Amino acid sequence: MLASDRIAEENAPRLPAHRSDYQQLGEVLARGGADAEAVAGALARFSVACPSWALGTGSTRFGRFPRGGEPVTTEQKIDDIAALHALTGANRSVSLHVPWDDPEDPAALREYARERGLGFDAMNSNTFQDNPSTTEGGKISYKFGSLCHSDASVRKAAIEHNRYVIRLGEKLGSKAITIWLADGTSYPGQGSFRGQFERVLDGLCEIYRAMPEDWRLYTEHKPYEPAFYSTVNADWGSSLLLAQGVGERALCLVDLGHHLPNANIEQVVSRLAMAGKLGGFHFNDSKYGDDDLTAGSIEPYQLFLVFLELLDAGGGELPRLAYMLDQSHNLKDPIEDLIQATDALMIALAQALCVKRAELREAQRENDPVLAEELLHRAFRGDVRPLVAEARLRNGAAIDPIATYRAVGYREAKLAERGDSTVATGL
Ligand code: RM4
Ligand code: MN
Ligand code: MN
Repeated sequence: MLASDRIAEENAPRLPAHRSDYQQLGEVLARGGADAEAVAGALARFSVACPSWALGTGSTRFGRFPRGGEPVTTEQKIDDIAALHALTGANRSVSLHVPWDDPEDPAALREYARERGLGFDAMNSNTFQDNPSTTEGGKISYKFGSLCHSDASVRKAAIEHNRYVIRLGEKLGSKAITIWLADGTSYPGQGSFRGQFERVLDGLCEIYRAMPEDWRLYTEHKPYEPAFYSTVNADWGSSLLLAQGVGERALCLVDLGHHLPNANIEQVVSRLAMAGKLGGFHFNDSKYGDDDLTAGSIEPYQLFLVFLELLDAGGGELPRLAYMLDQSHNLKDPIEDLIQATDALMIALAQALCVKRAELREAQRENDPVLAEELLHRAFRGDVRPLVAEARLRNGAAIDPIATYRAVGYREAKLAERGDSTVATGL
């Protein structure tokens, strides 16, 4: 584990500069009517879950280049998330993907995580790959879909897998299941849009009935991949229809990479929130498709606008949704990528919190697009990093998490401990 005194030791020489930057920024913000203390407080409460498949090197269709020292057991993954959280102070929970992680003793795993200050967020089921334990040694296959399948025995296996994931999640203290389906078709005529949708809706209803009363079910849409002609839950409209058809505790989950090019994602967020059906987020960034790049690395302005809509949905506060990072780390050390992403989310949230929302409303009423945009730019173009560092400091985390991660030699230690040829489960 990354000791807190080791982090404090790294923070010590950075403290004087940080204090002065934070104070100066506080004065600048105060002149504009914003309260640095309030923003830092809100940032210190922010948390985004880390999925258990994020600690290994991701692959592309063309290859995978593991760097060694990757976690193999679920406990080792939790160790890495604990190290991440120690540095950022903002990754308080783990999201398991079953069967990539399928603990034999969930009660012991829950305790293991608790001892490291972590809880379990939404569970993720996987019916986009064949799973030997529910697909009876290859007799049942998800090649042509899972809940949408024309064969009832395949649908039954997929429902059973989701029930299994819910039962596992109950033992871990999770309160939700996220269902992303690869279901769809790759060729026109291959399946019926309507028939597939109705079967998915029926399947989700059955899974919903298997959930405890305090659980939520999230439907995650995605336009294409691996289905290349049609995907059953392709867009926010389909996701909304599914969530509305399933029940009150079925909500939509927005993955930032799951939209067709140029989609106005912040407007999607607003619409779903307006319908009372916004349930969660998967953060990442993309240039072309579901690239799963570091959050905020390509479209930071979009990320800021998304957070602004979230604050709108929460009446000025961040609504309590299932926030999770969903990235693929092909080139970077996964932990460094996760640190950068968490930092980017906190920066975007800080900027959004600095927007004078009452003045923005007034500019909108007055039909003054220039002033409205100026109000956004004033917040977006300011350097809010001292606020984020202050939030980390208040959580006992690192002023500069990347530099601290490198200085403590975490990866080197894991390479020595786990070896240079370990490969984590995932894609
Ligand atoms: C999908 C989607 C899901 C994730 C899988 C691995 O594209 O984003 O959320 O669980 O990838
Ligand atoms: Mn996702
Ligand atoms: Mn994705």
